[in-house]
Formats: sequence, structure tokens, C-alpha cells
Amino acid sequence: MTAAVSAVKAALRSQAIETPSWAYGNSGTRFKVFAQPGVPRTVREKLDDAAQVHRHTGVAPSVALHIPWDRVDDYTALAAYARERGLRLGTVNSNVFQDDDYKLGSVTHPDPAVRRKATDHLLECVAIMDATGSRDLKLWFSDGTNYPGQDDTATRQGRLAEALAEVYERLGEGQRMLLEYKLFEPSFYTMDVPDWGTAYAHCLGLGPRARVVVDTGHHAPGTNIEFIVALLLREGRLGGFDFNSRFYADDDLMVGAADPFQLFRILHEVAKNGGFEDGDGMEGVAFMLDQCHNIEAKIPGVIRSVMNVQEATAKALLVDLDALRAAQRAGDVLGANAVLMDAYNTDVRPLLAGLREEQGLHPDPMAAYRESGWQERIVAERVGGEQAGWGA
Ligand code: LRH
Ligand code: MN
Ligand code: MN
Repeated sequence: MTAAVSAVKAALRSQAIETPSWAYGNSGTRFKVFAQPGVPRTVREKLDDAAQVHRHTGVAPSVALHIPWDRVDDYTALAAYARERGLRLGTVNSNVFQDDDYKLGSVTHPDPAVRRKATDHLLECVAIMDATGSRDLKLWFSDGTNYPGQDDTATRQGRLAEALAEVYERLGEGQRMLLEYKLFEPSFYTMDVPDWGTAYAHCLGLGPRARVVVDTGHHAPGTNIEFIVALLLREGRLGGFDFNSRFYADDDLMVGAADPFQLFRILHEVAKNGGFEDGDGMEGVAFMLDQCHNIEAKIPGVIRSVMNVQEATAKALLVDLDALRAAQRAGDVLGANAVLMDAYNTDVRPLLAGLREEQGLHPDPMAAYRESGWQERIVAERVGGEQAGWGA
């Protein structure tokens, strides 16, 4: 027996998956960016594309911005533009990693003038959130060192804490700070926020609206990510996810492509916590994609990713928790494992197709997009101008 289908559908209806503005632009590796025809030239065109994803999936109502890639003169007007397309502006991602001044770090740089510049950018991002109505500020720092002895690790932690405290103080009432960690890259000896423990310690020092964000690509191979998720949920400090797939490092491939079972195990931890329901609230878990579609078509790549998260979510929601707990209490190792695997091995595609039809959507979002003619239209219309890309 699996969990009641009506409850599963209700939770699926309330889940929201945020798509990143940068997924719609050109991206690549350090070897080559393969430009695609029809790619957006402006932030507004990125929103137009995101609206297509939401139109066909029904579960992608918000778009994450990245500043300065998505810098505009009037963020209130941009928010209105999003609203007219059935979207809202979501998480604001800061960027203190693409300026020459940040070679030795941003908020942890040895020079206080560089630290000031970086912190001012983070404060500017909060001002943008005021205008867009965004709840979450997402902070990721490339800061770190390449060589032993290059700088003092503990001193850098102090500089980081100081900058974070200043930004945390600036947050408005309904705003949160999400701190993202990453094992390595671009710094290769030490990263200043390399793991969940470091991020968690800083969040604890800041206050309850500071939360950890788990980017699934930012761990060492073999890391038990669902353990980290369970622990952060228990502590009330899981702010959200940056979903993507990795085979080797921070590959930023489509979520669920490399290891759908891991995605299921992660979402099972969220499901046990009722985490799909009140995603918008201050306690909500943000489900964000952080991906780059280097060789596959952008919009279908995002649609496929949203569907992958939805499928893993449906399977996680299907776990019969009563049966699981009974087996666990009885010490029935194989029984408990079987309950979990029953849910994972369920083909949830018919359930999701039915749910979409109930919502007036095409049962197959990929086919709906193909049939919509949007791709042909943007290829024909978006000529001239500079195409947006990762870092532009
Ligand atoms: C860093 C990262 C972070 C950035 C995004 C563009 O690797 O995952 O979330 O904001 O890439
Ligand atoms: Mn990320
Ligand atoms: Mn990353």
C-alpha cells in the first residue's frame, strides 16, 4: 500500500519549482560556449521563456534573478512585467565573483576597501528584493585560497561573519538570507564556505532568518546529501535547494539526470517534514534549479528538469510512512527498505499526466511546448542584439 493518491496530488499542486534566469541564456564550459538561436537578449525575454515553462508545467511560477546579469533600471517595473506573464520574481542571487577586484576574495579579501565594495553589492541586492518583493537573498562566495599559507583561514572566517552580519541586519521583515556552500572551485585549497557545517555555523550566529542552501552539485563524490538535508530540516535551517546533476564536479546538468534515486532520497526527507506545502512562507523550503543547458535546448531542458523534480517528488510523497515507521520500529530492515523502494519503483507518470489534465494542462509538457510554436517564433524574432549568457 502506498500513501493516498489524493493527498499526494494536493501536495504536488502546492509545490513550486523556481527556474533560474541564467538557464535560458547561453552557457558553456571554459572550453567553449555553443550559442543557440533564439536565446534571450534581455531580462524580459528570459522572463518570456520562463513563462512558457510555467504555462506547460503549471509548477514553475517564479524566476531567480542574478545580479548583475539581470540588472535593470526599474525592478518594480520588471516585477510587474513578470506578473503580467503569470510569474513572480524569486530569489535574488548576488555575484561577487566576476570582478577583477575579487581575485583574492570578496567579503574575505585582505583589503578592507574590497570587502566594503563586496558587502555594498550584497546590500544592493537586498534593496532589489525590496522592489521585486523577493523573499530570499542567495549568497554564494567564490572566496578562498589556492595555496597553503596564502591567507589566514580563521581571520577570513571573521571577515565573512562581519559582512554577513551587516547584510543580515539590513534584511526586511519578510526576507531571508540563504547561504550556499561549495566544496571547491574556483578556489582549490580552501573555500571560505566549503560545506554545510560552515554555512550552518554562520547561520546560527546570525539568527533564524539565515538558512543553508544545498546545491546538489557542491559536494564531494559519495557525500550522503539526504543526511545533510535531514539534519538541516531538524534544526529548522534548510532554506532551499539549488538542484542540478553531477557526474564528477559542479557539472550543473539537468536535475535527476545523473542520479534520480538520490533526488528521491533527498525529497523523501523533505516529504517526511511536510515540506512541499507552505513553500512560500518564512519556514518554506525553496526548490530552485541551478543549471546550465550547454548543449541541449534551453526551454525544453528546463521543462524536463521541472518534470524530473516533480516525478521524484511524487515518488517521495507515495512512501507509505505508516508502514515505513512500523517496519522501522520492528527492526524489519528488509521490510522498511521495501516500503521505500516500492514508492521509488512506482511509475508516477500517469499520475502526473492526470494531475495536469485536472489542472487544464496538456498531460505532456514536452509535447505541449513542441506543439506551441514558441521555439520557431523566438528563433525567427530574436535576431540582432546581444544574446544573454552566463556572465552577461
Ligand atoms: C556557484 C553557483 C551559485 C551561483 C550560480 C551561478 O557554483 O552554483 O549558486 O549563484 O552558480
Ligand atoms: Mn548554486
Ligand atoms: Mn554551482
